[in-house]
Formats: sequence, structure tokens, C-alpha cells
Amino acid sequence: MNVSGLSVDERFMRRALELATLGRGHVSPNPMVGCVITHGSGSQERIIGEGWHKRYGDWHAEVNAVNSVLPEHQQLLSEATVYVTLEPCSHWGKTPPCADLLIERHVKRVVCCNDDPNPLVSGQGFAKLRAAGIQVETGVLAEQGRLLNARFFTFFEQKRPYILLKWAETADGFIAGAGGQPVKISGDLAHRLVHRWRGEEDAILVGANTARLDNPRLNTRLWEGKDPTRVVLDRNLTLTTDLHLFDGSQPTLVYHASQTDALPDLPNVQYVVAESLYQVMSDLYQRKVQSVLVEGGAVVLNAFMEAGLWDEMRVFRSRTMLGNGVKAPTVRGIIHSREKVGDDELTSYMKP
Ligand code: AOF
Ligand code: ZN
Repeated sequence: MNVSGLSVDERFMRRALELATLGRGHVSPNPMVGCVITHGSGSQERIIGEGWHKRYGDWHAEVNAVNSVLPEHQQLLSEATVYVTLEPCSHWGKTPPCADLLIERHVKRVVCCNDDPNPLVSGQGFAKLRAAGIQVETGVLAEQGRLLNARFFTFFEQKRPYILLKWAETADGFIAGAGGQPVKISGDLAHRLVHRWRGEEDAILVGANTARLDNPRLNTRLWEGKDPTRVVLDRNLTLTTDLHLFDGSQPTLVYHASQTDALPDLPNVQYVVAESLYQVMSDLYQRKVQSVLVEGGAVVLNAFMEAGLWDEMRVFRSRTMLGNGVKAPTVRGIIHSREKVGDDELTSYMKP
């Protein structure tokens, strides 16, 4: 232990976790992964290489870390410890298996936060390394590792996307005006932050009322980032196709439960039958959507809560009073963080 209260392994792993976060927003559906390579032991242990998974389809963290080791230090790899936030892969995917690379370079020890939940890898990466005589330790900063890739773990373990419920409410607890009429509740900074979040998730979901009354674009125009897939719940197909959601600028999925075959033929818009929220979520899982940001309205947010289909809630509270309107959902979960965003207060809650 040193002054930070962390063991040496934990200290290097914390660095690997930091590196992993540099891939945020660019690697989905892959996990964020960071890697630190060290040489020496005890107080002499020094970093000789670092890397992270930068972009989907690109090299994995371990490859970038091995390549970052200076040519004159490459021979040190046979005495090196590799700290990698996730179990090294064992499969031929877009790139060759990372476990094979570490075996080829004869590294001495591999330390990880978590086992890879992807069935293509799960346990087989570690098995390969051990069979080659490499020391393997897993479970170092395991909780931080799971939190970092909560979307990836939820997707493989629960076979549904990670679900974030988001809304803004007034000081007196309203989410919209009377009859669901949109009112400006949170400020410009909160608005921009939401656009950043949109770029970090695979999909954004709204109900038919919100689609009709707010006519949202559900893109990330206030932040640099990819535009997520739009998801609209329109059970009885009541929405008119002149709404921004149907402009074809982003892939758009419309879930409905109507029997009709007479569906609009719009570019980039797909109609899918689903009888329940569970069916919607399992269809999104089939489409490899790892996370969904639910932006309302109240009926939809409450339905997700009632179904137990949520992982995180993010609530902006403004100082404004509305007097009447649509009541905001009741928050649940454990407070994870609280901060000021402009004049608004943002609180996030995690499912216990
Ligand atoms: C690692 N290191 O940095 C990452 C891993 O499609 P591919 O070939 O990129 O493979 C994606 C899978 O590989 C992903 O689902 C996860 O199981 C693992 N990700 N593994 O050894 C990395 N990003
Ligand atoms: Zn890999």
C-alpha cells in the first residue's frame, strides 16, 4: 500500500482505467479498454508502454500498448506485467486475438479488472494465457471496471441494452405543462450536456406523445458526436410522418402493435411489431444496441420504471415553478452523483 491506499496493482490499474475512458463515444459496441505495461518490481516497477482501444474496429488496447513500447525496450516484455482492464480476447474478430500477442511476446504476468462477458471470449482468454505459463490475476478494481463498461456488461449479462431514464423537472415537480405541452425547464448548459449524452449512447427513445408535442430531432447538434439510432414507441401508429423524427437523417425504429400492413415507406425508417417494453428491449438487443437513453415523456418513463427496465436515472431540477402540469416520475435508486449544471441541479441514481 502507498499513500493513496491503493496496492501497486491497483495503482497501475487505475491508470489503465483512465486510458480506457479516452475511447468513450468511439468504441461502442466494443467495450472501453485500457492497458499499461510495466517492468520491474516493488518500488522499481515502471511503465514502459500504454495503450487503449481508440475506435470501433481498430486495434485493441493490448496491441496499442505493446506497439508503444520503445524498440530498445521490446526485449523487456518477457519480464513485463500487463495491466489490462478487460480479459484479453481469444477470438479472431476484426483483429487477431490479444491473448496470442501476449503469449508471443512471453509477458510474465497479466492483471485484469474483469472477465469478458462476451461468449466469444469469456474465460477463454485467461485459459489461453494460463496454458502458456503466464501468471493471471483478475478482479483488481473489479467494481470500477464494471462501472466503466456498464453498458457492455448489461448487454451480455441481461440480454438487453443498458437503460438510462432522463428528464428535467421544475422545483415543484412538473415535467411538462398542462396536457403535456412542452415548457422550457432546464437551462442551456443542461441542454448541451444532454446532446453530449446522446452521442455516448447507441439509441434514444421517446413515446408518441413526446414525438408529437415536442417534435424532437433526437440528434447531437449541440455537441460533436455520432447521432444515435432513434427509437419511437407508437403503439397505434398515430404519428404523422412530417415530424422531424421521420426525416431520414438517422436510422429510426418505430415500435408498434398494430395489425396493419399499410406502413409508410420512408428512407432510414423501420417499423417493428412489439407487444411490450420487454419485446422492444429484446429486439434492440438482437440489433446489438447496447444502450438507450429514454427521454420521455412521463408515461413512457413510468412504464420503464414499473417494468423494472432501467439502470440509471438522470434528473435535472430547475429553480422554476410551474404551478400545474404533468407530474414528474418519482425517482428511485441510490444517489450516485449530484452536481450543478448552470442553474440546474443534476442528480444521477443507480439501480440498487
Ligand atoms: C481486448 N482488448 O481492447 C477490446 C476487447 O470486433 P473486435 O474484433 O474488435 O472484437 C470485439 C470484442 O473483443 C468485444 O466484444 C470484446 O469481447 C473484446 N474487446 N478485447 O482484448 C480490447 N476492446
Ligand atoms: Zn483483443
